[in-house]
Amino acid sequence: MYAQEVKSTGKGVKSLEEMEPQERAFQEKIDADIKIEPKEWMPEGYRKTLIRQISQHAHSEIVGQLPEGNWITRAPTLERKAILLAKVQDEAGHGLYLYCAAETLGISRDQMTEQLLSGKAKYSSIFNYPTLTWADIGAIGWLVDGAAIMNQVPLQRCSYGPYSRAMVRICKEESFHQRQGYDIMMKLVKGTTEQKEMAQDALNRWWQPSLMMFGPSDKDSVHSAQSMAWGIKQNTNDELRQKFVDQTVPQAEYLGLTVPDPDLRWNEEKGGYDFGEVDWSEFYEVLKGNGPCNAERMAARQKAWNDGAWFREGLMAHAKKREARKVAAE
Ligand code: BYC
Repeated sequence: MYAQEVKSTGKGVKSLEEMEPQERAFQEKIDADIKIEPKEWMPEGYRKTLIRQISQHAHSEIVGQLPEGNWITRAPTLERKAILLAKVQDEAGHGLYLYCAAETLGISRDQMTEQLLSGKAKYSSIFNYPTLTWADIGAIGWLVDGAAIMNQVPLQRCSYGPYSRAMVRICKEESFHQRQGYDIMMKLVKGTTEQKEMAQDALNRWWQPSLMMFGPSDKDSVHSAQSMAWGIKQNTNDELRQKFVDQTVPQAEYLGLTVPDPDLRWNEEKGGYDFGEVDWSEFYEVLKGNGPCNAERMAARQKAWNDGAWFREGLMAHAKKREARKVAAE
């Protein structure tokens, strides 16, 4: 049983024997790969973990529109602009499905927004870096969406039904996003010397932050053991980071670009790349709000919330009027 296996890692995961009957029945369902649906009983910790992860995922999609949105008006061609617009709209859609999935667990959209704006809820560290050149749009699609796919494909098998179903559609769209990013990089490396340098510079700046997207190393991950026992996560952070490096290094080679890591080398024995230690002090600084763009991102979301007040009030007034008309007609 998974729960027992994880317990041996010493991260405080209960074994089946230690569980009360209701919790044991729940865990057995998860171990048998049966999805958990919104109205069913679930341990409070499972519900809270899902709300935390799904809402933070939704916030990441919404905040993730900002660095790319920065280039919509400056895309080099009409075609590139149309593609980028479609991608950024997809991110908004992802945020909306995910907020809906989280709402099935008993939290409202307003509560989630409040948690984001007060700084209680996180969003992915990656979106606190600036997009300085057009090549950054290529690097985001290639690396950031590439990392997102690596992390999200296993989430399609998440034990919670609404999250796993939302992930199916999201993953299809992420594949398009990754392809468009790689296509931009291909174009740049075949261009002028300056364009190739721009592509290399973008890879240099986005490589480490992309590795950080997978979360802290396994020894420092707080939630992985319990989330894996509950079938929320299927893999540890380090496993996914390794897969990402193994998949991406040959893609960089094909582009003729150099991955900015002097310790990167193929390890025949393990059948994967060894790579340098991630700069965890930078990761934790970004999480604390001290990344290059944290303040800018939060200010943009706060402004959007304030600017939307008249619209939310209008919708509420309309809903109240409709309700009153319905009651009067009964
Ligand atoms: N950034 O115990 P751990 C996208 C936090 S959107 C910030 O390993 P867990 C896209 C973690 O939340 C991509 N915080 O946690 C959109 C926890 O703090 P709390 C977003 C991070 O949850 C637009 C603490 O560190 N993807 O692709 O087991 C354009 C300890 O970590 C980060 C998702 O959200 C981070 N990078 O594992 C383009 C996927 N990493 O919550 C692209 C869903 C860790 O206790 N989420 N933390 O305060 C997950 O798979 C997991 O939540 C994580 C972390 C792997 C991220």
